[in-house]
Amino acid sequence: MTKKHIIVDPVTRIEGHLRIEAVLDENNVITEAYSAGTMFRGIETILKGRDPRDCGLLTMRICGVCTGTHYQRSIEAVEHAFEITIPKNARLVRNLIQGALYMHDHPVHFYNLHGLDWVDITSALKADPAKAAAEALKWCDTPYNASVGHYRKVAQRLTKFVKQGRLGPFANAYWENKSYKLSPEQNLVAASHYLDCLDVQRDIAKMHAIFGGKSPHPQSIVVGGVTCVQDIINPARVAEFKSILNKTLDFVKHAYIPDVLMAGTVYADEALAGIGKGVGNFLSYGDFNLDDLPFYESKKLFPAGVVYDFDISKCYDLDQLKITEDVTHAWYKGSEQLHPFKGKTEPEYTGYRKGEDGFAYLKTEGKYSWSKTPLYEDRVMEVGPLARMVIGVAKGDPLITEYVQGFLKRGNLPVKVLFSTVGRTAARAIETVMMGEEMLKWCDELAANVASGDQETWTKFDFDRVSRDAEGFGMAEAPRGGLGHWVKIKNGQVEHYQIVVPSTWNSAPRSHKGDRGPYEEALIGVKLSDPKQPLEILRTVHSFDPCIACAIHLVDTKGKTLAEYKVSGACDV
Ligand code: NFE
Ligand code: MG
Repeated sequence: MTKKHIIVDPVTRIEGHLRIEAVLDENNVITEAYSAGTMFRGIETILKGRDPRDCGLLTMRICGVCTGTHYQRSIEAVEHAFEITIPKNARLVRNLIQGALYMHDHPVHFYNLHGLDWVDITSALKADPAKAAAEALKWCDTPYNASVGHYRKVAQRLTKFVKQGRLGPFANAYWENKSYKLSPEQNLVAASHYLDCLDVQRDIAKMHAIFGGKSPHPQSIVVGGVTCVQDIINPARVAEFKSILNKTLDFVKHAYIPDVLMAGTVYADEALAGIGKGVGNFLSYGDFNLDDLPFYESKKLFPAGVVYDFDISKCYDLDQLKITEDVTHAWYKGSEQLHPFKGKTEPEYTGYRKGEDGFAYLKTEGKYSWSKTPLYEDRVMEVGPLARMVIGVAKGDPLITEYVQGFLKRGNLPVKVLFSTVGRTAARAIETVMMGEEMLKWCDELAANVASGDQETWTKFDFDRVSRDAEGFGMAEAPRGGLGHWVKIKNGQVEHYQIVVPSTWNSAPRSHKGDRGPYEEALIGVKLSDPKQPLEILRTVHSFDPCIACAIHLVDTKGKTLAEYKVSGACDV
């Protein structure tokens, strides 16, 4: 029996640096998989000794993708420590800024990052534009930008690209791989929306900046509320936000959702077989406060909860005290499982082993990633859109259940398809349309509240008094899943800061019990059509929308070089 050991490093079309190693059996089915964050950097440590009011601005530099999320979580952690409840206008504006991030991230992920795992651009060149227009009509009564003339132009544009040998964003993919299953016309429909999405995302960035001040890193959120007072009280700014949101929703409803249905139907066999289903434990911290109670008490658009072993008949309450981070297989000292209030970040890099073939391999018996292993009740957990939809359904949340069931009904699909790579990708699309619809209501709520005479945007507090000795956490949902910031404050300064990030949950290496992390488990049983083209590995891992820049945030405080290493080629078999 010949076993193949594949290295994919770096995984591209993600944020940050990720390496996947997989062992294949004689049928090219993955029997073992390892996920390693290969970059380390620093934020948590440099927060020590800082003014807690600055933490938001510093932590948002963790990432250029989910930016405002770290900003907001950090400010909420400090507000929790100081026992501050923000005014209604601030809550609505924060929901809108964070919602704009979802509206940006999810379509961009589907088309511009994950899309080429499903869509073969070279096949689109063979499409008949008239048939493509008919195909688009199968999935939506009023498809986005779908005339025969438009498809002809897109096909000509792509052909020109290819003839000039300037493939740009379409270079270096595994074109013509056997696991591309869409027809040439379906490929043209999706490729056309790939290009449309580039325009749509530019406008969404403007929407993000209306209340955020700028994008990707907003600047209008402060401990106690928000500073964008002039934008809140000006009805034209709220109307501008709503107008871009409506345009975005048009794209989401008439391109994104239909394309996910189209791809989901073509790949329905895989979804029904549970390919890529992962660990089956789901966690959501809950997010988008719908009333003006403190965040840990308020009703949420996405409810908090825990589901184990794919069992949606039970949903458990979330208890943040049950969260730990394990470093048994991560490049940090020791093998403890510590709650974030006690968490440590002491690097211990142990390097790679040299294989008989001369390649460097992860030392998977020991430490092999800069990502820690977050655990809930000692179990590895998946977080993100699929977790939010599964927990919503398991909890009987009427809105989430309606959106999930509505999507499944349109594709004539049973609920179990959600537990797969395809399902993870579909869950993200489902929550995007739901988010957009809710944001429209928040725009109206904000305008009505201001019109009623409430212009309050900030809650006053006595910093010297509240910052003497305090601790708090901000726990809510980033686009990629549950994000928590934990802070301890002494005499006006940060004494301790820990962040547990969505992509840390999902990209985790094995736990101290030997349980695989979510990416690792999702890869088990995935069959590669060609081991020299690990397209199916990319597709599975991309369905989580990795952000490894977020997942790893540590620095050696003395500035020493801890290790130097080279990243090997894109695929070494
Ligand atoms: Ni850097 Fe992030 C999100 C956070 S990490 S993108 O969403 O927090 O998973
Ligand atoms: Mg951390």
